[in-house]
Amino acid sequence: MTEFMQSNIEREMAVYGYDSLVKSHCRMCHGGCGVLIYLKDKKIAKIAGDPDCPINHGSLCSKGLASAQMAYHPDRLTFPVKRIGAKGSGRWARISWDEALDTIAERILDYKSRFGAESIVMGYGTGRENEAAIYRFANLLGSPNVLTAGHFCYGPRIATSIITCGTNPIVDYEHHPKCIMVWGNNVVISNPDCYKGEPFSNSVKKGAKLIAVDPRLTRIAARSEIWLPLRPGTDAALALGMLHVIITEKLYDHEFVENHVFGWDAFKERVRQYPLDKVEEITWVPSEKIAAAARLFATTKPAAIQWGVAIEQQITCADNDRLLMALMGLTGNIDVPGGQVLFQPPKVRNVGQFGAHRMLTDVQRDKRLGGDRFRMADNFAIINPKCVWDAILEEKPYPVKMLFFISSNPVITRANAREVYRALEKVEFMAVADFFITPTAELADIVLPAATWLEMDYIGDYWKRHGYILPRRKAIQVGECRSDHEMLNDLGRRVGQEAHWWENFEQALDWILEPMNITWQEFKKMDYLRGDVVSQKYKARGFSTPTRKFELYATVLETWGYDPLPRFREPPESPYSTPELCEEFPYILITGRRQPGFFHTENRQVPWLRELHRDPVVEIHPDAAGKEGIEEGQWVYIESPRGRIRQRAKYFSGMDPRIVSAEHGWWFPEKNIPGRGWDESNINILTDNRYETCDPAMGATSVRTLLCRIYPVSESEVSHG
Ligand SMILES: Nc1nc2c(c(=O)[nH]1)N[C@H]1C(S)=C(S)[C@@H](COP(=O)(O)OP(=O)(O)OC[C@H]3O[C@@H](n4cnc5c(=O)[nH]c(N)nc54)[C@H](O)[C@@H]3O)O[C@H]1N2
Ligand SMILES: Nc1nc2c(c(=O)[nH]1)N[C@H]1C(S)=C(S)[C@@H](COP(=O)(O)OP(=O)(O)OC[C@H]3O[C@@H](n4cnc5c(=O)[nH]c(N)nc54)[C@H](O)[C@@H]3O)O[C@H]1N2
Ligand code: SF4
Ligand SMILES: [Mo]
Repeated sequence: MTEFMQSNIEREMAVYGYDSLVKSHCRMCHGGCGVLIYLKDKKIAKIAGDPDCPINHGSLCSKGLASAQMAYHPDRLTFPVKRIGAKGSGRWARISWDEALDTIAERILDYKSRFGAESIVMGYGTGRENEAAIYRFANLLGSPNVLTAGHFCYGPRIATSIITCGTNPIVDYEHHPKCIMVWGNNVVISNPDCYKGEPFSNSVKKGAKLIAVDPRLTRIAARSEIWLPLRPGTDAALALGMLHVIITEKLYDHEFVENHVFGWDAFKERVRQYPLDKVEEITWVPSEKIAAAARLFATTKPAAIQWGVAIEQQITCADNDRLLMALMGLTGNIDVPGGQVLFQPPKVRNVGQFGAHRMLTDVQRDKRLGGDRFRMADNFAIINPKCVWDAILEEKPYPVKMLFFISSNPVITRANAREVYRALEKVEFMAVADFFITPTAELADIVLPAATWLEMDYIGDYWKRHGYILPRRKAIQVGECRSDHEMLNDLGRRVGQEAHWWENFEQALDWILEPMNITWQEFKKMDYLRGDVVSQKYKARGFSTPTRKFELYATVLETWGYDPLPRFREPPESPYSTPELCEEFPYILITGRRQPGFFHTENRQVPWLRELHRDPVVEIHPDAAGKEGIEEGQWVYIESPRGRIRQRAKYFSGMDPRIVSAEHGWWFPEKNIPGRGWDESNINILTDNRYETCDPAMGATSVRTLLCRIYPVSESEVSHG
C-alpha cells in the first residue's frame, strides 16, 4: 500500500471514529475482490475496495458494497431450526447446533446402513468455496453423489480443458490482449469465476479490439469492432465457420499445429463440412461478418477469448467449449503473455486433494447417478440433476433418501422446477445450510445458519485457475452462524470420519498451506500467494493430456464412446428441430441474463440491491411486442410446453425480433405466503430437463434455447396477482 493510501485510511478512521480495519476478500459472487472492512463497536461501518488487491485493483460492485446489509438482515437465520409443521408450512422451532448436527448424523448413518451411502446426496450451487469440503465429506462417507451446477456451468470448461490441454486457459489481462473475443459472456456485469470486469475494461482502454458473439446487443457488443448476433444455441456452427476461414486462408500458427496438436487431419476434415454459406443459414449471421471476425481474431496477436456460461447451457455444451479452445490453440494464443495462459497455482494442497476423491472406492464410484449416461460428467464427479429427482421419485436405479443442500436453491435454479419441487417434497429427509429460509429451505427438515464471507477465515480463490490465493479474514460474528467448512468438520467427526478432519478448521487451513511451509497465521499476514508464471510450458514438457499434445481430437472422449471431434447439433427445441411446436410457441427463449445486484436467487431481500431492480424483466423486441399487443412495462405471461410464469416486459431492439430474453432466479422473500411466490416468475418452470435434451457427454441442460409464447396478463389478473 502506498504511503498516500495508508494516510488516507488513517484519516478516514479518525474522522469517522472507526476503531479497526480488516482486509479481506469479498464473496458475494464467485468472489475474489480485495476489500477494506471498517469496523466500529465490532460492527461493519463501511466496506471499500482494496487498491492493493491484484484481482480488482480497488474496484467493487454493488453486491460487494451491500454485503453488510445481507449479513445484518433482520430475516437472516441466525440459529439452527427444525421444522415442526408440514413441509412448506413455515413453522420452525429453534434447536441447538448439537441437536441439529446429531440429528443429521443419525439420519446419515441410518440411511447409509440401510440403503448404502449413495442414498445420501450432497448438494451445492455455484462456486462458494465450500466445494472442496463438501466433496471431502461425501467421498469419505462413500457417496458418489454430489449435485452441483457443474453439468451446465464451469464444470464443462474444466472437464473439456483438462482433456484438451491439461487445465483451463485463462485470459491474461495483465499483459493486455490486443484482441478479445467475448463469447456468450457479459463479464462487466457477471464478474464470473476467475474474471472481474475491471481488468477486462482496462485492456479495452488500452486499445484491445473487441469481437462480441451474443444474440443480444450488450454494452460490450455495442463497443465491439464486430458484433455477431447469432441465433441462440448455434455457437458450435459459428465456431466451426470461423475455423473454416482460418484453415482455408492458412491463418493458423503453423509451428503450433505441426509440433503440438493431435488430430489435425481429422479435425481439418470435420471443419471442411462447415462452409460459410451453410454456417450463415444455421446461425443467421452474414458470412462476411463471420469471415471478418475470424480474420481479425487470427491476425491480431496476442488475442484471447473471454468465454461465458451461455455456451454451456446447450446440447453442444462440451463441443462448444472444445471449439473455442481450438480457436485459441490454432491461432497460437495458448500459454503466451496477453493470450490464454495455463496458470500454475501456488504449491499448496489443491481442491482435488482436499476433496479426497481418492478415498471413494471403485465400487461406490461406479454407483454415481447417471454415470453410464453422461460419461464425461461422471469422470469429473459431476451429475445431472434429473438423475437425482428420478432416484427420489421413482427410486431408480436405487432410492435416494436424503438430500443435504449447502448453498443452493434448486427449486429456483434447476430446470423443470415443478419436478424439482415434487422431488424435494417427497424425499424422506432434507437438511439445508443457508442464510435465509428460501423456497428450497422451506421444504427441509433442518436448516442450518451459514456464515457469510464476512464471518469466516478461509483461503480465498482456492478453487480458481488464475494462479492466486488470498486470505479471507473473519471480521464479524452474527448470531450462531458458522461457516460450511466448520460445520462439515464437526459433522464429519460425528459420522466416523474423525481421522480425516481436524479439531478446528484452522488446522485444515494449515494442512492446505503446509507444502508452502507456512501456517494460516502466517498467510493471514500476507496479501496473497501466486504460482510461478511461466510461458509456453508445453514446449518443454508437452500438454498434460494422454498424447502430451493439444488434443483437437479428444482421445478420452473416444474411449468413452463419444465422437472425438466437435460438431454442431440443432437445439432440441427450435424453429428447425420442432417446427410444429414453433407454430404454437413462436419465440426463441433465452434465460438467465445476469443482473448486477442479484446473484441467481440471492439478494432480493437486500434493500440497496432490490431498489436497483424491483421486478423480473423479460426483454422483447418492440416489433414482436406490437404484434402481441404488449406494452412497455406491462406484466406478461411467458409460456412453454412445460408451464407459464410472468415477468414485466421491457422493449429491447438490440436482438432479433424472434428472440425473447427472460431473467432467472426469481422468488419474492417479501411475500409472506408459503413458497414465497416460488412459481410466479421462476423461469425454470418453463425449462426442460429430459435426458435427450441434455449434452450427451456432460449432461448440460439446455436452458438458453427454448421455444415460448408471450402475451399480456389481463388487468384483472394483475390486480389480483
Ligand atoms: N433458467 C436458468 N437457470 C439457471 C441459470 C440460467 O442461466 N438460466 N444459471 C444457472 C447457473 S450458471 C448456476 S451456477 C446455478 C446457480 O444455482 P444456485 O447456486 O443453486 O443458486 P443460488 O441462488 O446462488 O443459491 C445459493 C443459495 O445459497 C445461499 N448461500 C450463498 N452463499 C452461501 C454460503 O457460503 N453458504 C451457504 N450455506 N449458503 C450460501 C444463498 O442464500 C442461496 O439461497 O443456477 C443456474 N440456473
Ligand atoms: N451479478 C451477477 N453475477 C453473476 C451471476 C449472477 O447471477 N449475478 N451468476 C454467476 C454465474 S454462476 C455465472 S455462470 C456467470 C455467468 O456469466 P455470463 O457468462 O456473463 O452469463 P450471462 O449474463 O447469463 O450470459 C452472457 C451472455 O450470453 C448471451 N447468450 C444467451 N444465449 C446465448 C447463446 O446461445 N450463445 C451466445 N454466444 N450467447 C448467448 C446473453 O445474451 C448474455 O449477454 O455469472 C456469474 N456472475
Ligand atoms: S464482483 Fe464479486 S467479489 Fe467483486 S465486489 Fe462484486 S460481488 Fe464482491
Ligand atoms: Mo453458473
